[in-house]
Parts: sequence; C-alpha cells; structure tokens
Amino acid sequence: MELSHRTLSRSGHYRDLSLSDLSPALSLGLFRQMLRLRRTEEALLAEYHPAEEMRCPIHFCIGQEAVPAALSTLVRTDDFLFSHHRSHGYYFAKGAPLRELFAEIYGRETGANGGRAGSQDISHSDSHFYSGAILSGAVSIAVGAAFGFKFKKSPQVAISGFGEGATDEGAFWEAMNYSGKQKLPILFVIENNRYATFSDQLKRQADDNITERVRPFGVRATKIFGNDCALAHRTLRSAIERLRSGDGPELVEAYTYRWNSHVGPEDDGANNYRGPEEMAFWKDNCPIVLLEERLREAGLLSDAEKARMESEIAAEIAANFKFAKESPFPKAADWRAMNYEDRSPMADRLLGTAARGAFDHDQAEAKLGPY
Ligand SMILES: Cc1ncc(C[n+]2csc(CCOP(=O)(O)OP(=O)(O)O)c2C)c(N)n1
Ligand SMILES: [Mg+2]
Repeated sequence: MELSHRTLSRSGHYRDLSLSDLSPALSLGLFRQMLRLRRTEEALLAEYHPAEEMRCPIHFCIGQEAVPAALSTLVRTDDFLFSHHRSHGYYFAKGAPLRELFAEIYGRETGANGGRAGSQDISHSDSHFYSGAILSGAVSIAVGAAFGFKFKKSPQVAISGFGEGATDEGAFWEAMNYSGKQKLPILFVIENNRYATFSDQLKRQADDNITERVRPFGVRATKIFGNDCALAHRTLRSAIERLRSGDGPELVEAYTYRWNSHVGPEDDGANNYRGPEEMAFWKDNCPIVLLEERLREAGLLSDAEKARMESEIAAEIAANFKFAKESPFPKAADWRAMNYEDRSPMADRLLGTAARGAFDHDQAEAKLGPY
C-alpha cells in the first residue's frame, strides 16, 4: 500500500516496529529520548497559560518525537542542524542545552539567544544549531553550510529539518537543484504532518509525492512511517553514512502528526480542518507507545525502569523551569548593541525607538522616512 496520510489513517494499529538490528541500550536510549522530549513539551504547554510568562509563540511537537529522538543518536557535535519554526525537537536532537531553551522562551538573559529570539528563531551556535521562522529559509542556509563542508573537504554533514509545508516554497526546489547538482553532504528531513497551519497538503500540491519529485534533481529520497522510531533511526543512519562517504544529498520524508494546534496550547479544532478519526489513528500510533510495546515484549523495559526514567526527566524539567524563572531579563539598554551591522544606521535608530518602548511602524516611518 502506498504510504500517504490518506492510506495511513485507515490502516489500524502499526505492528511492524522491529528492534532486530538495534542494541538493547540503543533501543532504550531512543525510548528515553522520546519520553524526555514529550514530557518537556507537555510541561511547557501546561505552563503557557494562564501564567503568560512565555511571551513568544511556540509550535509544540507532541506526537512528532520519533525523528528527533533518532537524530539525537546520529548527529555529531560538529555537524550543523538547521530547523524550522517547530524547533524544539531539532534543538533537542542536536543536544543543545535544554535549560537554555527554557530560559530563551521565558525571555531571559541566560537563554540560548539572551531571551531575544524565542522559540521559533532559537539558535545555539556552540551546538551548531539554528532555526528560523521563514518557511524554507533555513533550508537555503543549510545548503550553504553543506557547500562549505564539501569545499573544505570536511567530513561534517548539514541536516535541514522542516515540514511538508516548506516544500510549497520555491527556495526548497532551488535547494534540491543545487545540492543534487553539487552532490552536497546534506540530509533534508521532512516531518510530513499533513498540514501547513490548517491546509491539507493536497489542497496545496497536486500530489503528495515529494520523494518522487526530488529524485530527478539527484536527491536520493526515502519515505517512511515516521512514528516508528526504530525505522527512523535505521533510515537516517544509512542516509547519514552515505553522506559521510561523499554520496549526497539525501532526503527522508517521515509521515507523522502533531497532536496540538499549529501554534500554542490552545485547541484549533474549531477551524474544522481535521477529523476525530484521524487524531484517533495517530494517538493510537503514538511513537512512544509503539516503541514501548516492543521494549516490553522483549523484556527490556519494566514498570520500575520506566518510573525511574520518569522521575529523572521530571527532575530535569523542574530544574530547567527554576533556572529560567530565576534568571534575569535582558536589559533594555542592550538593544543597541544587538545591531551587528555597523553600516545600517537606520536599524540603530529603529532599535533606539524599540528600546524606549516607543516602536510603532507607522510612526517610525512618518519620523524616519520609508525603510
Ligand atoms: C515564507 C513564509 N510564508 C508563510 C509563513 C507562515 N507559516 C508559518 S508556519 C506555516 C506552515 C508550516 O507548515 P509545515 O512546513 O508543514 O510545518 P508544520 O507547522 O506542519 O510543522 C506557515 C505557512 C512563514 N513562516 N514563512
Ligand atoms: Mg506540516
């Protein structure tokens, strides 16, 4: 049966997850990583309202833990990972410090970007992790990084993670063209969760056959059921191995699903863009449950072991909240120092108005002229 969102939501409980080629330690490690990401996102989601202390939009990734968990065991420190707006799973996959993610979304000075970027534009340059809210924008930047690695004959790879919505953009297809032609060491990871905001992929594209469409550009492409963490690990591992041997580029399309609204913790069901059967299929095929079933069958996970993981994760999350909430806010005076470009006085003047709390687009334009 052809893998697509239409066929998947009619296909019942998934039984093909296999641990045959994974060690017990790796299988448990993948499980722990998914659980850690899920609990982190659940905790942030629960704290968002009514506290209103996270003053930035957050695109939660609950339900989409398998790909980040698999990637977390495969990327090396000196690889570069570029993410889109739904950034937490990729930040986590790159091993960037979670307490700096918490502090960032609480707007604190100790955050990954001093509290100024928030969730969807967070980066952590020491971890070689970058995200960005411009759909497909970071894809082009990842291609540039991969070109640099090839040029320097470095064994590093670039990983570019995004949703199927990014493939609506021209920049994505330019990335296919250039990386295929130049045989760049880049892995494109698409988490296809069917929707871009509220729009079904088939309302935006003539067919849901991204893997077929990228192959003529010279991009090796595989599509998988993205809630099978063992399969995700196996597929991404082979792709990354081929990239390191200079045989790039690669694209992996993982079919998965977000359980929450497009953005924020509010329910966006009132928009009637998806039905209850579809959600029921994806909750029944939760990536954590699918792996847990096999681990328990294989005698690798007991109630006691799971409880131990849960309490370690809960302690880590509590410490991250404490760190974030006890950290200072950035000082308004720092706004001016944030302009990296000495030759753009207009930006300095605009930042000056923002620092005084007076920024207003129309007023600024009236005072400063068009910019
Ligand atoms: C260039 C550009 N156009 C539009 C948007 C608004 N926008 C933000 S998220 C989004 C949908 C993204 O869908 P997808 O890429 O599938 O990722 P998902 O949110 O499903 O994880 C859109 C259209 C944007 N951020 N950038
Ligand atoms: Mg999507």
